[in-house]
Amino acid sequence: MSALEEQILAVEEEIRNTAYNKATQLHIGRLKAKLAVLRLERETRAKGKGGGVGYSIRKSGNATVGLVGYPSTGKSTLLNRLTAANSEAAAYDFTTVSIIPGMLRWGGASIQILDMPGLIPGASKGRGRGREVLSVVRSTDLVLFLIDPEHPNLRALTAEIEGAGVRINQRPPRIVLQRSDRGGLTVSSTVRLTHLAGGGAAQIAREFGFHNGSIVFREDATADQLIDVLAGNRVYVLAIMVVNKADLMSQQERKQLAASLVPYEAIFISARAGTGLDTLVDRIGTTLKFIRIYVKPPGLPPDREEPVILRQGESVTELLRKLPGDLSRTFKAAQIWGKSARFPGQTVGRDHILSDEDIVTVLVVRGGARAAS
Ligand SMILES: Nc1nc2c(ncn2[C@@H]2O[C@H](COP(=O)(O)OP(=O)(O)OP(=O)(O)O)[C@@H](O)[C@H]2O)c(=O)[nH]1
Ligand SMILES: [Mg+2]
Repeated sequence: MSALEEQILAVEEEIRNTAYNKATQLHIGRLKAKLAVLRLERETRAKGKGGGVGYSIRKSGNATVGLVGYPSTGKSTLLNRLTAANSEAAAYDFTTVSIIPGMLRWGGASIQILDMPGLIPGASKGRGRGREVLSVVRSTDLVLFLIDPEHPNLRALTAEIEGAGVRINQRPPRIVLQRSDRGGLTVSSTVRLTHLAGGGAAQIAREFGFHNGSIVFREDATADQLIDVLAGNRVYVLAIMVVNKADLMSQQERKQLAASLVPYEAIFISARAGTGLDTLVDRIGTTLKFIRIYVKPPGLPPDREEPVILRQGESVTELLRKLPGDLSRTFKAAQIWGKSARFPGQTVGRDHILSDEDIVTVLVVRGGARAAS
């Protein structure tokens, strides 16, 4: 075992053996920071060694969903049920060895679904093709955790995902960092800090070599959240827990398993028998929060037949990307009617965040007003 690996194990053990209370709060925060820095170092070294060839997947559609689970939980069977894809499914582990894409339609949106090789404990440290699979997980918008009722073990699975810097069903912490060359470190906050009071934030920052600059808290963040922001390589994805093979379960067993998965509200399906799939597809569609944008050429009515599909939080910039022509180059302004407009026909720039069912006219430079449709 390398010296680095030994250090990691030692810090992990110290964290496990320290009871969390007001007196140890700061100490644990620092240990967690130390651990995060050591893990980043391990990542860097693994990358330097090459560490296997990554999967290359071409993202397509309005959003990408990854099927994640231990081997033989029914990921490929589910992909084949939901899409026109044909991914081999069989009663032995590691049937799937690459990434198999399929396409699911929901409302006007197209959703790319990726079948993946099964994950095993230790995946985030590189076991199996864990590292490669997890790097694909990082690029998805939503993860479906597929659970086999025989071996649920969800905690270990989500721990692997977390170990790869993926945060599920969380939003990025509202903490702003600014580095500078000198002048020391200032910490300020717009809210009262309960987890990181008494210099805790500065101690954690120092573990990351952050000695000069400012940290501004816009929420009462935890040590874990501050560490995520300092580490800087975290991604935030949505997740849905799915229990497959429900055909093998009694009503009683379903209830028990559902209770053990709280706070997640699991969906029970049978990919093989095809039950529960409508509920699952609707949950996928609503979780991804699509919005419909009607493009209106100047002087003409909006096109309500074929809305452009975007995701909540996206702006005019993303709309331009979805329209034909090189509009991001010729864009001058957009006019908006609908929920995101302060008044009908408001003129906005490309950073304007759109709402569901907005009507948008795109104005371009040269040649006057024109809308792509
Ligand atoms: N009873 C039951 N069996 C299922 C169900 N879904 C899948 N299976 C079976 O479970 C086994 C594994 O299915 P796969 O779809 O290959 O599982 P996978 O998760 O893709 O497996 P890997 O690619 O090896 O990780 C097969 O024998 C399937 O027929 C289900 O809903 N009920
Ligand atoms: Mg498979």
